[in-house]
Amino acid sequence: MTTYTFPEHFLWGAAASGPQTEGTDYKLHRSIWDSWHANQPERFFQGIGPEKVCETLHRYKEDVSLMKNIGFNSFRTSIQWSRLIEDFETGKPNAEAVRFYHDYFDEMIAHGIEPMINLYHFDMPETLQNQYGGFESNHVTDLFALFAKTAFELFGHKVKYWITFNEPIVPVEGGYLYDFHYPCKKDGKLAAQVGFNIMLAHAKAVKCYRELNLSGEIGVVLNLTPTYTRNDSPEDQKAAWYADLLFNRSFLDPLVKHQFPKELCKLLATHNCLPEITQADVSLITDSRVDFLGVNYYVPRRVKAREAQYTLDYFTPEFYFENYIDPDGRFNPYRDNNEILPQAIYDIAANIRDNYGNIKWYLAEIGIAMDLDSEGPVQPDGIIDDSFRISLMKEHLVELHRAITDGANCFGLHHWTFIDNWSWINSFKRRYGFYRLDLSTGERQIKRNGLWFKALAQDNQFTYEVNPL
Ligand code: IFM
Repeated sequence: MTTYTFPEHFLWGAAASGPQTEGTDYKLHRSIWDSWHANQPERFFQGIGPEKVCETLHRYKEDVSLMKNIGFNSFRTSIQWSRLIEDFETGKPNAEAVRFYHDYFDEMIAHGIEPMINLYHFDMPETLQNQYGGFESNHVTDLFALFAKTAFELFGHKVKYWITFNEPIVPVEGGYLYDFHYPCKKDGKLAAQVGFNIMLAHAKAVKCYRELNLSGEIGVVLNLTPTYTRNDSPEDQKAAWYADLLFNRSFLDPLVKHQFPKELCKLLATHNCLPEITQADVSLITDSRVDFLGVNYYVPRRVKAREAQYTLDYFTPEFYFENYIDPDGRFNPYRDNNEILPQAIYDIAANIRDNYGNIKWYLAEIGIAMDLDSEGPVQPDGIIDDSFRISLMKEHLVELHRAITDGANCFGLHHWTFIDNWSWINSFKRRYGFYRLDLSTGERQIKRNGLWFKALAQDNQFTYEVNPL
């Protein structure tokens, strides 16, 4: 058995978000998720929307004690723009929402749990989407900065870790390329515009934060997916290079390396997809500095050179590659046969170390999806047996530990997620939590993985036998 010990003061906890947990009570405004679900419930698994979900708004005290019970020293959630702000054009907050977020964060702090607070988790206010096209519009980047300023002024003395955006590429993919987020458009040029404007909104929020001279740190959470190929042929290597450029470097280079990849600009120009920009806005983005990076990782990306002709009438990254399934891969039988590749954690860490100045980062989401049936019922000892997750988490942690030993500047790990939460159009199709949410009673029930995590967090280490045979 080998013992894997993590650096001192390592952050252990989980991540979630406002729209996926709070419920919609007392919101003055709707987000695009609230309105999209109201208008098209059939787009959501079993028609379930974001209204009730974990009811964090009412149960946050109970939930913070559940966090404490399984050893968290930190927790990420997000402030909902559509809850906190009463007047989007001025940034004036809503008093009731201010009270809720103060109480929620105070409760965490009182329990020794560091709140890590994100400002945007896919949840554009409905009015801003309808009136301006959300992040299609430059004006909305200013409104986002007003929202951020309000949040910093209200909570900046107690929240020490701020995050501007979670997975900023996902609203671009979902809303403008692949039809899984509102406004469900398919338009490569608009996608590039929204991507650029999100980075601009990020930079404006970071600028505000710096101007307020607060004592905490600010960062961004990116979903980084290393790309692997079918074989070593130059064609496949080139396909992987394109996938990496479009999905990873598109955000990572401007936000961490302070430069837009020239090849990306050239490529977008070829497809007539270059966004409308000003040099001043480009500089605002490339001049801005994050204190830390969050990285979300679930599955690797596998590609091969295109064999079939590209048939879509608008640009997507797949113009340059085809997705590929490794016949020798390992797959999660409970999640659409998603590939399992713990080594990707090491590869991400090495890339950040070698190509991105070894910026301080934490693993901001890692999780293993299972459906309710595969997790099974509550066992006679009162625990849900999701041991499948424990062995996989150990394998991923071995890779993270190896990366840290080899110099990765990683300061924590957050599991996705704390209590099973609502997940966009998938609703509750897949479960990820340390606690099960009983949708009919709201009861939270511990899973074995949660108890295993408690020991890991408390001991700051775990033991594992690699290849026991
Ligand atoms: O639920 C999502 C989350 O909002 C962002 N990262 C992936 C999770 C699981 O799909």
